Amino acid sequence: MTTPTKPRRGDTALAALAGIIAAGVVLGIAELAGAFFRASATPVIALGSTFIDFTPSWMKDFAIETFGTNDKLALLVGMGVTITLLAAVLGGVAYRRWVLGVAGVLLMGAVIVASVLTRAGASLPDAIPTVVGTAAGLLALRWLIARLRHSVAGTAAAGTAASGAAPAGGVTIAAARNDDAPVSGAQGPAPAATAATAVRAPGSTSRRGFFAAAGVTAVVAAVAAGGGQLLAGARNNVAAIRDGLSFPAPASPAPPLPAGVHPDVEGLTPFITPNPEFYRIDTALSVPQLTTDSWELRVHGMVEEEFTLTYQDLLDADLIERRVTLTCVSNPVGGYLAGNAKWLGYPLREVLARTKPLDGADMVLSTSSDGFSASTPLPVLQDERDAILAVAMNDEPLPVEHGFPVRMVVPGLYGYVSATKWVVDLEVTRFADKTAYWTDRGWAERGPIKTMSRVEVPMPFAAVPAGTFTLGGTAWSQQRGISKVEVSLDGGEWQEATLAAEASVDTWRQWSHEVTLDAGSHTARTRASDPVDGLQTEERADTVPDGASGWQTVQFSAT
Ligand SMILES: Nc1nc2c(c(=O)[nH]1)N[C@H]1C(S)=C(S)[C@@H](COP(=O)(O)O)O[C@H]1N2
Ligand SMILES: [Mo]
Repeated sequence: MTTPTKPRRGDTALAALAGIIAAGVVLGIAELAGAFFRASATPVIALGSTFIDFTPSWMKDFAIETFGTNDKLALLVGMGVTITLLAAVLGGVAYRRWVLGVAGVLLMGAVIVASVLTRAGASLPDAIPTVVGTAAGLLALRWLIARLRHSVAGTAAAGTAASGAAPAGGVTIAAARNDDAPVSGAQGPAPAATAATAVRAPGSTSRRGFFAAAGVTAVVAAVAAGGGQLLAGARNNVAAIRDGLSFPAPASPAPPLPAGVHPDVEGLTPFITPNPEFYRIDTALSVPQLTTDSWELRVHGMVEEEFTLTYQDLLDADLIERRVTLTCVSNPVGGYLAGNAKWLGYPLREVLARTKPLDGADMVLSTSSDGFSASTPLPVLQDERDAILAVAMNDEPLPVEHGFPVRMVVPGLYGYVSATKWVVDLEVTRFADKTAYWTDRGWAERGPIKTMSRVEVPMPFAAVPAGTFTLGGTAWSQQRGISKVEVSLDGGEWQEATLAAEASVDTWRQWSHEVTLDAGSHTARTRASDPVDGLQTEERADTVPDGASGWQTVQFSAT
C-alpha cells in the first residue's frame, strides 16, 4: 500500500469508530445470513455459549451470586464491551497498517467460526453466516477507511488522489461511488468547495463524507440485524406451536391438593410457583427453539432395544401428573433457587422398561439440543419415584425457557444431575464411562437434594412491628418429606413450628411460628427434620460440589 499521510489527531478516533461500525456489520450481516440459512447459532450466541462452557465453576457461582438470574445479561453486556473495544483497536490498526487490520479481522472471524463449529450439533454450513458477515465487515471497514483517508488526503494535500491514499484495493468500492456527491449535496451550492474548504477548516468537508458513509453503514448493519431476528422469529414459530397445544387428561392425575398447604402469613412464597416466577438456571444464552414436529428423543446405549420417541408418542401414552419441587445445587442456604410445580409427563421407568438396559449399566446420560448433559443414576429412573419426561408445567405446555417441548423432572435430585431441559438424547451407560456437563466442571457425580429450611418472613434485615408476630418459611427434603421444622428466636431454645399440610414427599412444606417480639434487634434460626435422615445437618457447606448445607439465621428488628 502507499505511504499513509501522517495521521491527524481525531482521525484515530474516527478509525476506531469505523472499526466499531464494521464489527456491527459483521454481526448484523451474520444474523441475517444465519436466519436465511437456518444456522444453529449466530456469532454472538456461539461466542457467549463457548465462553459459558469454559467458565470455571467459581466464576459461574460468582456470576449467579452477583447478578442472580441476570447473569446472562451481564455476560452479554461484558461481551458487548469487549467486542467494541477490540473493534475500535482493529479500526485504528487498519487505518495505519491495512494489512494488519485485515489480519486482525480474519483472526477474529476464525475465532468465531471455531466457536460456532464446536457447538453441539453444529455442522460446516453453520459457519456460513460468520464467513459472510466477516467478508461484509471487511468490505465495510475498507470503504470507511478509504473515506477517512480521502478526507486526510484532501486536507493535507488537496491534490492527492483518493485511490492513492486508500488502503490497498479499497478503491474499488470508493471509486464505484460518486465520492463527493453526498458531501456537496449536504453542503449546499458549492460544488467545488472540497479543496477550498479544506484549507480553511481542515478536514471538515470530507469528514462529512466519512460520517455520511459511517451513518449509511451503521444503518445497514442495524437493518440486517433486525431483519435477521424478524426472519428467524417468523421461521420457527415456537410460541404459536406452544399456544396451540392441548393435552389429554392424565391417566394418573395429581392427588387432590390437601387443604392448608399454605399458611396464612403475608409475604410467604406461594405453595405452587407460578411459571413466570419459577427460577431459571441453564447454560443457554439463547433459549433453544424446538418444534414439536421436529422433536425426537433417541434412546440408546447399553440397551437391548434402541428406539426413538416422537412428541406424538408421548401424547398418545398414559401420562401422569405430579407435584414436584425442583432445586438447584447452586442454591445457597436461605436462597430462592427452588420452585414447586405440577408436572405432566411420561414415566421414565416406562421408557427404560421398553429399552431394557444391559447388565452393568448404572447411569443415564441425558443430553439437550444445545449440548448440556446430566448423568442420572439408572435405578433412580426405574424406581417408583415418578421421574418423568415432562410436557406440561402447571397446566400449560412447558414454557420455552423451562425446556419446551420436553424436559426431565426427577424427584429428589438437584437439577444439574437430572432435570435436562430441551432433552433429545438418553444414553444408558456407566458412571465409569461417561461424565456430564457439570460433573466435568468439578461438581459431584451424585446430587441428592439436601434437607433445608428457609425463613421467608421476616426477610433479612426487615423491620417488623413489636408484639405478637408470625414467622413463616418453607422447608424441603424431596423423596423423604419434612417431619418437623424448628425455630430458635435470639439463640433461645428450639421451638417446633406449625407445619402446613403435606402435599407429597416430593413437594416442599411450608411452616409458620408465632413469637412475641420486644422492640430491638433479633435473630431467627431454623432447621428441618426428615423422617429418614432426621435432623438437617448444622454443618455449613458451600454449594460446590454437592449443595449448600447449614441452618439459616436471619437478622431483623422489631419496632
Ligand atoms: N438443557 C439444559 N437443561 C438444564 C440445565 C441447563 O443448563 N441446560 N440446567 C439444569 C439445572 S442446573 C437446573 S437447577 C434446572 C433448572 O430448571 P429450571 O430452569 O426449569 O428451573 O435445569 C437443569 N436442566
Ligand atoms: Mo442447578
